[in-house]
Amino acid sequence: FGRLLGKNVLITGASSGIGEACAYQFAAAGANVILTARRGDKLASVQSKIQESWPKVLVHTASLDVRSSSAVDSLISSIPSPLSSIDILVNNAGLALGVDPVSSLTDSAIDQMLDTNVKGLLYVTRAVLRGMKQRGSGHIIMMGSIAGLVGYPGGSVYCASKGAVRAITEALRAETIGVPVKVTEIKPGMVETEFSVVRFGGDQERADAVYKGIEPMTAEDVAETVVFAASRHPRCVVADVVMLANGQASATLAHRSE
Ligand code: NDP
Ligand code: 8X3
Repeated sequence: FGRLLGKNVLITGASSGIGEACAYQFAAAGANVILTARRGDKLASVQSKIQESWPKVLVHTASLDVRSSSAVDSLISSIPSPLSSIDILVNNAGLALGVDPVSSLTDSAIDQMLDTNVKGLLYVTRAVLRGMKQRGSGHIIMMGSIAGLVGYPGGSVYCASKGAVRAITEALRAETIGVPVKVTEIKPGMVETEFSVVRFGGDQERADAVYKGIEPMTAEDVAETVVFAASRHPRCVVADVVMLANGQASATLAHRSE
């Protein structure tokens, strides 16, 4: 992955799961990383691990809630040189909350999913694009989901948010062909991270049940694909990738052993 050496990569949601795994794999490939999420203590431990294993890599961490457009703008404008020119953005921060049917959705669940997964992703993309346009290059990688391809019971808002990520990806790619900025969407299926624990409000038993009888993908599996997409030749764009657990056919169909 020599192409990633010395590149500056901004990852949202780098405090756990797929974002954290991306941080290690980009660092291993010699890229500098700017790591953001709300939990600063978790980011500090990711930073220490990177500094221990890849001491030459530059790491900048910043607590950031992507739901605040002003916080996003000030973070992007305060990244210290030489990390301030972002070559690759991994728009990964996101979450699902509950599996409530539409009739019992709470305002706060609707707002938090849409504000994080859709509006937050737009705020970060907009802020980073300014520099990419000035420099005439860049790569934006969106963490979509197979949930964006088809709605399932209890997934209305989450599926809508990932459907929006798909639409934003397509529009952005069409808008930035002249820069040119590369735009990639990765749509994973079942990945075991903190995702289900967060979805079920900390209920570990319900979270574990999601992965019962099937081997889910790991965060590292998805990070490998992110790094693969990010490290292609400048003439080539990995535009769209669907990743499934082996034994899974869609968000609602998986083969499970007894
Ligand atoms: P995790 O829960 O492990 O990670 C989610 C990350 O998002 C955390 O780092 C969290 O950090 C961050 N985050 C959540 N809300 C905010 C916010 N308001 N501002 C900033 N950061 C935020 O789950 P995953 O790694 O699985 O999820 C990463 C992405 O992958 C999400 O977009 C998810 O929708 C997507 N995805 C996940 C799949 C799965 O099965 N796991 C499948 C398909 C897609 P913090 O809490 O510190 O803010
Ligand atoms: C997460 C995958 O199938 O739980 O994006 O919606 S699913």
